[in-house]
Amino acid sequence: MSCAGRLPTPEGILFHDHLLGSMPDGIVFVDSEFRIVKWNRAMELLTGISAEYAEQQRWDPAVLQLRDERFKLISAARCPVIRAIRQGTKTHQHVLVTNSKRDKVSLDAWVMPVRGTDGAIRGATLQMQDASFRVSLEARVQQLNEKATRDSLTGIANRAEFDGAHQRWVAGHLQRGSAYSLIICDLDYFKRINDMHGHQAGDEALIAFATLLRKYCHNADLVARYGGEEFVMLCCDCDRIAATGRAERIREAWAGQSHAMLNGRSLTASFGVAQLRAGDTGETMLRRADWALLQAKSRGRNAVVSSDEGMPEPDAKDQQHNGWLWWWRRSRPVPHLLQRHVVTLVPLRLAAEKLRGFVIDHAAEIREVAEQRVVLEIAGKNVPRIRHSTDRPTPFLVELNLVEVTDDHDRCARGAQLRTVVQITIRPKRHRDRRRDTADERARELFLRLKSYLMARDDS
Ligand code: GH3
Ligand code: MG
Ligand code: MG
Repeated sequence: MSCAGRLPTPEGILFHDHLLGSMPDGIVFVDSEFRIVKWNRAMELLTGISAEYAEQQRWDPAVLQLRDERFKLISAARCPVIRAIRQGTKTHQHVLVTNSKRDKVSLDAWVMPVRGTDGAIRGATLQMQDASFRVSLEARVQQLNEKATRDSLTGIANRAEFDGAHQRWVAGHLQRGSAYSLIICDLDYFKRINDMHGHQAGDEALIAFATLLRKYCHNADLVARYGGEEFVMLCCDCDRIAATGRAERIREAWAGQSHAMLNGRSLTASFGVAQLRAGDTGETMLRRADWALLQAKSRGRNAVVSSDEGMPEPDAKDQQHNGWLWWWRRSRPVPHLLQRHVVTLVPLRLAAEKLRGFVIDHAAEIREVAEQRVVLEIAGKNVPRIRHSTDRPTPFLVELNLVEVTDDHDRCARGAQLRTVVQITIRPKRHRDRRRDTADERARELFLRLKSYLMARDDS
């Protein structure tokens, strides 16, 4: 005898009711006439609708105010219970209902058609499971993911996301043999903006720049905040010419944008562009773009430079020994901040004596000394500081080339006056400090001091 044919015993009904009553999931039975024949306790708790009321109703998604994930009411035509009874479809879907406290409850709903032994549909079961925990867990994972990959100020990708994408894309484009370019951008004189208009205005300017970059970012590309006021754009399947053109359009648009938080003034940015080459790594490509950016800065800013414009090529030995550092080494010394000729009306021996006073008073370290050449290193704390500057003090290298001279007519005269012409070159010790806002001013101040110790005047 088959189980299906057996009439339920009072004991069977008791077990059945006990199970349905104690289940944590909401259970609804709907017959083929769409009458609700069972509405268990958990269903009452989930929806706030009593079994007494529900079991007198015909099934209608409106009874439950059943909504989809976008909180749109589910119509009878889209209702999984009605479809199960009419078409025999099984469904698992995420739905939302509003409970008696008017809170939105997130539920996983399983709907199964129920067939008799003859195969005819006799109704459907609906099983509802509270999904709030899973949904909040998913939202949390999503939030954590956003935190790990997004820059919190501008909402664009952060440095970590950029690093990962860049490494992958370098490998991918090299493999496919397709063009790939990188644009690095740095806002000009940004420190002054903070100093003049406040950090909040500075933040708003960073957000505005990120928004502009997004506008110029194609679908497959990535725009990221590299750090501080530096941004990068990764341009897939894009060569140097196209990337340079894009950077030029961004430069122009940015320079033409006026900012309310800066009392209507506009800002500029400098750009470096590099295209992927055979044998590149993410790092070598980035270094080339950074080199181009430095060129853009040294050409007066508000400019776009492509790394193929005159960047020195590594020779085999350099590459072998220094890896990607080759051009840092080759491009040494760091470009100077100031180079001037002065003349002091004393012979070389006395000029050297005067220089000694400067060395002692500024605790300078003598890095190199040759017959007519001296290189001094001066620690940042011993270089004059500009008021209100928040920069960490930049150490400087001061190079002096001294030449003793007499004028021809002096030479003929008795007691001809010997003079010393001194070429003074001041550069920051480190390459990156070249871009510091106050470096120029402090180098000038240092020069004036040196000139006064040497009792020199500008050599015309
Ligand atoms: P340059 O034209 O040579 O690039 O000059 P700069 O002043 O832009 O360059 P520098 O590197 O000296 O200064 C960058 C400044 O950017 C220093 C820092 O105060 C500012 N900055 C970095 N991150 C933020 C930020 O999140 N918010 C704001 N408001 N300022 C920032
Ligand atoms: Mg910068
Ligand atoms: Mg800057």
